[in-house]
Amino acid sequence: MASETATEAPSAATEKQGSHKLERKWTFWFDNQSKPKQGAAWGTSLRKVYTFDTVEEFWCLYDQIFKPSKLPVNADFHLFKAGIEPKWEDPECANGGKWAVSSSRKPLLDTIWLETLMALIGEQFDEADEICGVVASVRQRQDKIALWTKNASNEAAQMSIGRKWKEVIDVTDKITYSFHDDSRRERGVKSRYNV
Ligand code: MGP
Repeated sequence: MASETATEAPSAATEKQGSHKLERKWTFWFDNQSKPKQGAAWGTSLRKVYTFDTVEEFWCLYDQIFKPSKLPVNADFHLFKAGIEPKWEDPECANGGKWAVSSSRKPLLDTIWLETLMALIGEQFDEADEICGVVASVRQRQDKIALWTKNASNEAAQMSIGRKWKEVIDVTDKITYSFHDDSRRERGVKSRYNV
């Protein structure tokens, strides 16, 4: 019996085994600071979990593990481009900053996270090269999702990313952008851009 798929020529995006290649490789990270060791420096509990480059691997990882509502307080999930570490110290992040959205509702946190992941791996941002990755943080007061970008001083690029991100996650409230440089100097820094 001839089916539509059986007669289709294999597309460039389809591998022989039937898995669908992404434009680039991505890495999931996990940081559990819920029981911090006395005096341990920031980053000692940060772990690289899995690097993938197919749609199928992504769904498997997302379904099994990477739902922020499963995280304890003071833990983070990250999805970053392979080769970039989710730290201010990484050379690609050092001059960057982040757009941030907070949520006090777990289902909303999961939804914003998933919509953002799909937009990243699906290369939906015009300024995709400017993006480092995304972090979901569960905190006592409020959960947060932050989209990290590379060149904080490039206001036009950041504004374009901020506008697109709001569309992707369907948020109408104002969102703010802060520079890592400012965060490095003091906690609870002011925002530099908003959209
Ligand atoms: P945080 O986890 O990004 O924010 O950083 P949190 O916990 O929501 O608190 P907020 O009120 O500052 O927003 C918390 C603290 O962890 C920072 O103030 C830094 O001391 C440290 N820290 C966080 N990050 C992402 C880094 C990093 O990339 N490098 C280093 N050296 N320290 C970091």
